[in-house]
Order: sequence, then C-alpha cells, then structure tokens
Amino acid sequence: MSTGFFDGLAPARFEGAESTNPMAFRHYNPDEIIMGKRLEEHLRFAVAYWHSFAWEGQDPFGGTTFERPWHPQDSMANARLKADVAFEMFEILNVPFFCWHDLDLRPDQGNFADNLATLNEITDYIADKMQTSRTRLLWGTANMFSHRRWMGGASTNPDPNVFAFAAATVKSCIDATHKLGGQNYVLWGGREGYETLLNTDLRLEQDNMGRFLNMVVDYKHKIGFKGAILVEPKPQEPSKHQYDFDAATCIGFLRKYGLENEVKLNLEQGHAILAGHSFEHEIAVAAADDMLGSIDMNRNDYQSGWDTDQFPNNVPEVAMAYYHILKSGGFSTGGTNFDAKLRRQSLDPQDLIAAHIGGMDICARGFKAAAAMITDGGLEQSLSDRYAGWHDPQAKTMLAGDLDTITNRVLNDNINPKPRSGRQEILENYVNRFV
Ligand code: XUL
Ligand code: CO
Repeated sequence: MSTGFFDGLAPARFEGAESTNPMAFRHYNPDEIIMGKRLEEHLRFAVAYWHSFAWEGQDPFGGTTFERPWHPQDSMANARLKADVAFEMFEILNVPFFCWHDLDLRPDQGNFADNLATLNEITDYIADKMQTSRTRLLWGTANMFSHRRWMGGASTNPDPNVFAFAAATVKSCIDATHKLGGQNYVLWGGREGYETLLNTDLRLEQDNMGRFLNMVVDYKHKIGFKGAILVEPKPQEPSKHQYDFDAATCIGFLRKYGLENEVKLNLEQGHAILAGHSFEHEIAVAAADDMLGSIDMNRNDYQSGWDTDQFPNNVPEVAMAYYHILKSGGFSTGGTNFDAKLRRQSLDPQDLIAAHIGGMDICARGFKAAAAMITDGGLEQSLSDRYAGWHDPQAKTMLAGDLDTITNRVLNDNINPKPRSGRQEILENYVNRFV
C-alpha cells in the first residue's frame, strides 16, 4: 500500500529534448545505447538516503524546515515509513541504485548492542522491499561523525574504546551491506582528522587509521564480500583538517599502509572543489593510479567555500568528469551517487523528484558529450601527438640510462630542444564542439 507521500506524481518518463514537462527526462533515456551499452548501465545512478530522507533541512543558523510524515526520526515505526517512502521514490525515478549510512536507516540507540539489533531489523525490512523493487544497493557506510561519541574521531580517536566501537560499527555495516547485495563499501572519515594540532598525535592517529582500514579489508575477505572497499577524500569539514585530504593524499596513505591493491576511491565533486581542485583533476589522479572506484555527484557553490551538496547543473564540468571515467574504462562496481540535497526552502515532495530528474538529465547530457569525444578521439590523438617523442626507442634508452650518458648525448648530438605549442585554446574549442 502506498504511503501517499508522492501522491499525484507519476513515474518520470523520458520525453526527449523538446519536452517542456518539468517532471520528465529530456536527456536521460536509460535504454539509449551509447558505445555499445545502455545509458543506465554506464551511469549507474544512485539516490543517497541521507540527503533525501534523513536530513530535515537544518543549516548552521536554523533548525528543521522539512516536515515529513516520518519525523521525528526517533522510532523504528518511523524508520520503516521512511523506507517505504524511499522505495516509492526509487520507483518514480526508476533509479537502479541507492546508498545509505546506518544512521540514515534507523536512529542511534545509544549503545552498540541495540544499534546492532535495530540495524539488522531495518535492513531485514529493506531486504524484503528489495524483493519487489529493481533498485539495488550501490554502497553502504557507517555514520561515524554525528553522534557525540565520535567528536574526537572514530578510528583516530585518542580513546581506544572509541576505536573499538568504530570497529564493531563498521563490521555491522559491512555485514548489512553484504546481506543486501551491496556492490561497494565506503569509508568517509569526516572526523578522522583534527581540530587543533595542540592536542593531536598525528603519527599515532594515522597509524591507527591505517591499521583500521587493514582490518576492514581482512574482514571483507573473511566473509567473502566481493564488493570494493572505497575511501572518500575530503580536505576538511567537519574537521579543520581531514587525513583523507584529496585523491593524491589518499593514494599515498593507501600505499604507506599496503592497501593500494585493496582499496579504491569514491570521489565527490564538492570535495574536489573544497580541496582546491577540479572534479576532473581528482578523477584523473585516481585513474592514473588505477584507483578510481565510484563518484559522488553534486556541486559546490563556488563562492561559499562550504560543502553545499547541490544537485549538479554544469554540463561542461560533468562532461569532463565522465570523459576521464570513460577513458579509464568506465564504472565496474562504482556508479554515480547523488550526494546532493535540496535547498532548505524546497519543501515539496515534488522538489525531491524534480531535483533528481534534473541531476540525472545533466549527467546524461555530460556523459553523451564525453562519449562523443571518446568516439571522435580528438583529445587522444592530440595527446599521442604531444608525447610522440616518448615512443622513440632512444627516449626509452635514455630512461634506462643515467645522468652521465644523457649528458654526453646532449653534448655530442648538440641537443637543443625547440618549444612547441601546448594548443590549449584549440583544445578548449574542440571540447566546446561537444558540450
Ligand atoms: C560528506 C559526504 C558523505 C559521504 C558518506 O561530505 O560526502 O555523505 O559521502 O559518508
Ligand atoms: Co560523499
């Protein structure tokens, strides 16, 4: 039986670019074949349970603005109602995946035994709903940043008992993810960092975090979880400084603790911006080290300097993100999770649907532009021309040599390189033909 929350809202349909219906897809046709594969299978969209169903509209200056039938979120009855509404939205959007934190699904009980029991209870309820839904679990994760026990970090907490609570919590969340057939497990360390170095043992905290992640990987293998373990970089917020600062920092961290073949990255547009990068930079850095796992799609306000988690609406930016994803072979277990929330004045159930339709359409447009650029091959050709010298056997010999032999060759052959244009504007004009 329907909850009635989305009453009057029909399943969203693809109507084509000419449609003026604000509740229809104009670019996202899940069945469109692009580069030999359905668009749905390329993009692998997921709804984020936290922003759409758990967040109540608060901001740092104001309280809740949304009044939902499942508020207050303090009972299991309301947790079940929230799940019912969530699956109704998945159906309206025809979305293939969703993602959750444990805390999005049911309230914190204040102790581990009851947290475990209620997590099992609500994920059994969700497993039941998944029997009659086509929406699968892209990833699960543990919220180890909201409750006050996590204020000084989870695996990086000065108190070993918090590390223990975190370990038990992550185990319970991997178990729940495994039970629901999740394709990945994500760790985002919002409080794995510091507020001030005055009270922080940086070396000890990072060593503990490395050990923790190794335990997570061991456990994944022990239970036969086939999904990928992903860490999600972010430079700060809520911590002043977060250890998983950006893709490059995470890659160094994973290498240091021997996890480079076990853990990949979940990259988020807004986090890239906060780190002073572009989204495509983060994706390209991860791809260059074969560590691209999944993406959290959203956008940050470029003026606020805050993690605003808005729905994406910039096609050229999204196109370049997907260009680098496609170039590295596309998603395997990963996908496009809308880690994005409404503005707090967008009160209506219709706003939730429209926001996702818009986001999915923007991604579809960007993706198609990216696929067209890949198929055309112009950027690849230009790259291969620019680096052509490195295919010369003499260049390979040089790399195998030493400074003395190279210097002799520079002297003997009178090597005097001639600078060549980087052709940036020409390449930017090329991209603009597609976006
Ligand atoms: C926070 C954020 C999280 C992670 C999952 O900025 O992005 O929602 O995606 O914990
Ligand atoms: Co995220």
